Amino acid sequence: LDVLSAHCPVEMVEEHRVLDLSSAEIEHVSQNIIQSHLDTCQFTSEELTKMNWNFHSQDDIYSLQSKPCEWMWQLCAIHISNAIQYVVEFAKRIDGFMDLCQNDQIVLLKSGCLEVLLIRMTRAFNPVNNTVLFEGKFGGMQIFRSLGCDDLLHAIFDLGSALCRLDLSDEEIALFTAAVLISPDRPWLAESRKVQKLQDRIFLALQKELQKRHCSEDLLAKIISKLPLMKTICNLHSDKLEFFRILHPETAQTFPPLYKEVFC
Ligand code: MHQ
Repeated sequence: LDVLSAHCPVEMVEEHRVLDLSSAEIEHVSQNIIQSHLDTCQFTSEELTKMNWNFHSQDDIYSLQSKPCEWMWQLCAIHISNAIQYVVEFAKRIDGFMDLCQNDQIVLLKSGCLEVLLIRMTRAFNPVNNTVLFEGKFGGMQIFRSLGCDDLLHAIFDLGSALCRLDLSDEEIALFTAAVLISPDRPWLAESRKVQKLQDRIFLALQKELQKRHCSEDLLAKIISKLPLMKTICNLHSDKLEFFRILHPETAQTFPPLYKEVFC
């Protein structure tokens, strides 16, 4: 992930081909994206189910809550930055992504990686007791108290439980995150038509995957209905970060480079 620098001319000649993909082609798109997800999702479903029994103790919770705000921000920035690296790797493995110009690769990753993380969070979220995986153990919203971002955390946890209620499979999460990442409506894209074509293929693959279930149309609508809350969370995160940087510029300086590049 490099700084926004590459310049690339907009495609002058565009072929107007209808989406006439064969089932075999859609199947290929699905397989590529599902495999890319499984290879880059950081924790397998089995690992996550095992860890589900491992909670932060009351002492862990007190200890996290008594840390200075700057310390907790730094820790979260490190974890988020680490998780973003996996999202970058996911994107790179999606057929067609590396054929986009460098500008567009960067635009898509910068604008979409937090949304992808939020969807990926469903896998590491326990809706029974509203806990999320953090530092190898599950903990509730209160472990993040020292961040001083209660409204942001509330929104994140609300989204977590709402997405968990949809009970998405790894296959569905793979295709959904790919479709969110490869969005033609992101500002500053040079070749949005090319991105549009990629996304169309992914949506066809997602629809086909959802057809394996009952009431698939309904589910697609439900998935899409979570996008506005995700946007709200991204904006809240930006606001909180901006405020934090004013209060603690020295700490913000030492955030991981990838976190700074994506959000600062
Ligand atoms: C990924 C693994 C993963 C890694 C990091 C920055 C701020 C003010 C608040 C996890 C956010 C606090 C994140 C670390 C908190 C909600 C963040 C901090 C799936 C997502 C997951 C579990 C992240 C979820 C959100 C966490 C806990 O594969």
